[in-house]
Amino acid sequence: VSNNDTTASVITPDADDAPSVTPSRASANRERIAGLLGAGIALATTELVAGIWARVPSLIESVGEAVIDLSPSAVVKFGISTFGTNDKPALAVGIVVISVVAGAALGRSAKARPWFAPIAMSVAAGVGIAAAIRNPLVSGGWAVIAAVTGVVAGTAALRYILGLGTSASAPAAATEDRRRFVLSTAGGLGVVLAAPLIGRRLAKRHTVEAARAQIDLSAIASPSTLPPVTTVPRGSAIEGLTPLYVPNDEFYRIDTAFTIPQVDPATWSMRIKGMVDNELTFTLDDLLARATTQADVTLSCVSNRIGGDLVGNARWTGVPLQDLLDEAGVQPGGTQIMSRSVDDFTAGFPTSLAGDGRTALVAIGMNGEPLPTRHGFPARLVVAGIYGYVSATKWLSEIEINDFESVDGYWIPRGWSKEGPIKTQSRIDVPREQVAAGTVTIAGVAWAPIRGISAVEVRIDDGPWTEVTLGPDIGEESWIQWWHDVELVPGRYVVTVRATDGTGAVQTDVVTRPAPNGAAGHHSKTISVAEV
Ligand SMILES: Nc1nc2c(c(=O)[nH]1)N[C@H]1C(S)=C(S)[C@@H](COP(=O)(O)O)O[C@H]1N2
Ligand SMILES: [Mo]
Repeated sequence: VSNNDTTASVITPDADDAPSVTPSRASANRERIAGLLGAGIALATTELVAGIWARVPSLIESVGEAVIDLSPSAVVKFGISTFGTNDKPALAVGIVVISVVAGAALGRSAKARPWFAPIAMSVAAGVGIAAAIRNPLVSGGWAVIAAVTGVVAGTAALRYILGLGTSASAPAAATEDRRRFVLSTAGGLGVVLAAPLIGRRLAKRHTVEAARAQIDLSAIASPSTLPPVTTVPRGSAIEGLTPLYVPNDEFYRIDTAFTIPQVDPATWSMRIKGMVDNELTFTLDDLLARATTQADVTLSCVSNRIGGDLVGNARWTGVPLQDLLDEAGVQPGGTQIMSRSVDDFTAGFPTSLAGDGRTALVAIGMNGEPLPTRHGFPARLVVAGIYGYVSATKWLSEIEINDFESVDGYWIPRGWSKEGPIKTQSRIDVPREQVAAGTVTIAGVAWAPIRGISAVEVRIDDGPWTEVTLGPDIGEESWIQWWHDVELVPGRYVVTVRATDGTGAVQTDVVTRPAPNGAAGHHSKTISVAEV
């Protein structure tokens, strides 16, 4: 190993007889490693204590939530579109990387200014606490406990590892010292990697999954008069075609929550307040006793791109919102139904929509099961025909009746339209890309809640629009499956789809981006048909 190999010089005995510059480089590297491990151990400990005690928040999560909250919406959308559903893990990795890099820099200053590292770590901890108490579910005292534990553990680790290098002067002692340094570093690294994993594992005990499993919807839901949950009545189902009802664990998820709120159904209640004659509070048992309405509704995200999959159809069980509002007595001027979640997301839509005949539910069930935690357990709103960002609040905590003109929900000041009717859309699911020549099945879904779909047409290259077969019609609030068989010889083709809604309006081919009120335009797909 050569002496000017700086990385190796940290750990190889050869460094013993190195010129004087190398030991100082080696010690600089030691300081960096000590700082990096100090920061890593600080973070790892906070994760561990957050796992051990349910009330102690994870500071990494808290900072992640605050970053999402404070970022311009364009950055959040970029994050979601770049990292997909991994956007939150990606953000967590980013936070950890920045922290340990900063820690490495801190390590360099630790010998000359021993007070500096603890102060800098405390400042970082303060940021964590500030981020944590933004979350209404977190109490500050517990965040402080996590932060202090982290700073103490991080400072101690930093001091210990740095202290290992100070006394050695004789070569033998230096070798022994190096050995201890390597061992401690490896041990520290082990803690940094293992503690968060253990913490995460332990944190799973705090989920409400067990309480959720106790809830039996089959007892309260009235026997359905709706058609059974099916895919396609067509000999064999078309492979790759989206099911009519998307299974809960495949249903798209969009929200601003860094970690899924764990809401204890035993203590949860929702309040109806604001411009009403009587403010009312409902527990989950109250809702279970009234939840006899089932409806099939397609939910869509306003940021769904043409051909995108931020859309899904499910059978929802719940209580008609209008029933609850009638009991509360909406006052004149109460023109907006604004729902709020336990983590302070808000969404608002005109009061008139809840009573215009469309499905508008306080939903507690999804496809025959209690709402999954990712989809809003114990209760959420489902309102047919409008995008999720103005209506579909998950982890519901209250419904406030207020003035539509003067109060805005979460996404409105971030550049999205005040009203969000879902645009008519259609999507090609199959074929995926490559198919064999002969009879080729083209299939997909089309939706225009609450207008319904009356026809779907496809076109190959610049050919004529051809009407296709529609799947089972489960109502105007849901999407519909469609399929079409066509004979194709080898080659490349562009397939395009368009839908006609229940009013006879044909889906526009004018392309608009998702912002501010939903994407429009036709979905096209290039398929390559190969020799058999
Ligand atoms: N509490 C909460 N509810 C929320 C959101 C959110 O960020 N927080 N996002 C909304 C948006 S933008 C959409 S598209 C739907 C998505 O619902 P899903 O995740 O069940 O598919 O939830 C809505 N409800
Ligand atoms: Mo959305």
